[in-house]
Amino acid sequence: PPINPLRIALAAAQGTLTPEGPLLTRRLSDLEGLFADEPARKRAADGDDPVVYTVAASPVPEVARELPQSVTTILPGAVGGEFHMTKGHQHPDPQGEIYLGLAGRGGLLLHDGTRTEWIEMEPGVIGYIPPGWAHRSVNIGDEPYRFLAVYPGSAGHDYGWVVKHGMGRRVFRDGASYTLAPFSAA
Ligand code: M6P
Ligand code: ZN
Repeated sequence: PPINPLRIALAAAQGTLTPEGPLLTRRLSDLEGLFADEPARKRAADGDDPVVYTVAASPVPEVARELPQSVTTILPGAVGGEFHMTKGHQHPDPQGEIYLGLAGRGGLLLHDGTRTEWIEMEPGVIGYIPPGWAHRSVNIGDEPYRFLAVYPGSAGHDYGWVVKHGMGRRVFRDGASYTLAPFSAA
């Protein structure tokens, strides 16, 4: 059965949802094989293993017909010049999703197996992810990049698709800016 109506407070400057659901923390040790420079990632993971991003979920469950939300915070940094990013995933059940920029500067990389799109994100910008497009978020700034995600509870997360097909591009630091490079295997 559906859950009851909820009032959820979003603290954009802290990245918290109250009441809160599960909190997920992903470190460099969780991101094996995703950056072009895998030896650099492994060295850092074997060292102080920095946090790359956190995901604070609302209490709305990931089940059919519900509409869960989460706040992702990607800390600034790079691995071999490649900016910190999420693992990226495809929805096994193709359904749309929206992201709303809350803090910092980032980008939304989308890939459907053939085409690649890049949407620059900042506070107040909505990035729309159509059904069938895998998506990954990247922090292109020097402060935390944070966004709200809202997605159908039955969409699911397929991480293997991204490992198999890649994301079309990689995002590297380029002076004070960034450059989109062709995708290369790790
Ligand atoms: C957003 C949403 C979540 C996702 C999270 C981290 O908050 O898209 O569904 O889990 O980003 O991204 P990933 O699962 O690719 O690590
Ligand atoms: Zn998604």
